[in-house]
Amino acid sequence: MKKSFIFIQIFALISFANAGLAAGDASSPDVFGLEVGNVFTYQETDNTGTYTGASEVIAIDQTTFPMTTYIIESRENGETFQGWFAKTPGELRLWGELEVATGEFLRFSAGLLEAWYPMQVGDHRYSSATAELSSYPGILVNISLTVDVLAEEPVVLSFDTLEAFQVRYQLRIWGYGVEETETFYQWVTPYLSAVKYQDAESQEILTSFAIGGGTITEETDTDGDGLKDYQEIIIYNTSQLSTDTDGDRFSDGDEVNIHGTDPNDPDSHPSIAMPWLPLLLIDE
Ligand SMILES: [Ca+2]
Ligand SMILES: [Ca+2]
Ligand SMILES: [Ca+2]
Repeated sequence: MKKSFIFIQIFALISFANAGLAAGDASSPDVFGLEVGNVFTYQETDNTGTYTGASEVIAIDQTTFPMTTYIIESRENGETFQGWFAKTPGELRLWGELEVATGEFLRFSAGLLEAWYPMQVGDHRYSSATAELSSYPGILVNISLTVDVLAEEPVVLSFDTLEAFQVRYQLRIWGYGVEETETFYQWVTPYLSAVKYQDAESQEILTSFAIGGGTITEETDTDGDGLKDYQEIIIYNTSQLSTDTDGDRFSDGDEVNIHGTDPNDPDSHPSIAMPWLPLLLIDE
């Protein structure tokens, strides 16, 4: 069994599979709001150079497994991998099958926990399954994923700097003469999910995205108030569909970018200059 080969392919998919998790209903951010058409592109750097890759939610699959799964395809360096992901309340699991090479599948007996929300520093999760490689039918190995949330810190992306949770993944495959453990890291932010990935050999940084079925990108400002949709959703908790979320007559963009007042608090706004007021007070 080409165990190291399997590892490499699993990493290639897992690395940004989570980035496919994006909110469909932007008014209530849901990190598990998978939608067909969500695309995340990233830049990968390793000791051989810099490459671009992409992960895309390509289909909803309701027939392969006894549950609804979302097929996420990752394209990197001319290769394509697919994985099936299932949502259960509060969490998301890599489920059932993982295409580790063209026509070669790793089949899990259960889903491996990939992500959950809300996430907090100090969280620790473990999941395991048995797995069979399609070219070696009947031979089962054990596979487990241990996940720890280590810290929360800013991550510099190509289009912004976002607060993200640093998450450590320890993937172990053992049995049938195999015993291997690999460690890698992701930086996860709600709504966009994995914005950075790092292992011993490479690093990937999110460079662009199209979510909500492709309607929201890193550039869109639907309500035209000067704040990007993703900034309103992730950073400011304001509505990307209303120019003045708190109704105090100052736009969200003006409150944040110019005045530094709270766009969610109608009592927080710039003081209004009223040069005519003294005229009213003059008692003729
Ligand atoms: Ca806006
Ligand atoms: Ca306002
Ligand atoms: Ca306000």
